[in-house]
Amino acid sequence: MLIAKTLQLTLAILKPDVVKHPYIVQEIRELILANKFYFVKSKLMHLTKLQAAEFYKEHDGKFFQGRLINFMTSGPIWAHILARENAIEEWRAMIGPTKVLKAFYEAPESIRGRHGLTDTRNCTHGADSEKSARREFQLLFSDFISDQWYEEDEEYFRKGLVTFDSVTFQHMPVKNNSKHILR
Ligand code: FUP
Repeated sequence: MLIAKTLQLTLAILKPDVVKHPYIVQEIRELILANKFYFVKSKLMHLTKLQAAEFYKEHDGKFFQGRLINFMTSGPIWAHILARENAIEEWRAMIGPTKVLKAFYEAPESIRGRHGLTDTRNCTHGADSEKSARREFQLLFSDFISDQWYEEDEEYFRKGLVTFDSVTFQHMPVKNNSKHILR
């Protein structure tokens, strides 16, 4: 019998360059669903400069820092907490390389390969480790407690006992045994 492994959570962002093109948002969301991710949390938000600077703190002082912060605060973003087996690596593989030319030539089918404009305006973000993901959840979804999610909800997601709400763009665990809806 195949036993599904524990799901991993990751933080995904659709950046302002993508959010201003609804058809690209739709394409990326469909790709995420087709790759068997669950949307645990979804939020449309507009980062402040302080939030963006804190989010990209590791890039303090780099030549592109000002440009990056201006871009990330130039319009709304979609922030998502995604769940899947091996979610961090799988989502980063879908995103593709940071540098747009590398993405274009080496991973033309990746999101950045298809839609990236520059090294800064590169469509999407994906946490690079579990530690970064937890830090990023706290910054963008301060009410989300991942330990609690693992305790109370992970099993429902792992077993596919979820329903999908296309308005909030979130999967919800179905805890009432009489009505399990499988995606
Ligand atoms: P990634 O994890 O692929 O997003 O890459 P990094 O953490 O190295 O970079 C974070 C963000 O900084 C990138 F998404 C875009 C921005 N950046 C630039 O604007 N120019 C660069 O040369 C490198 C990164």
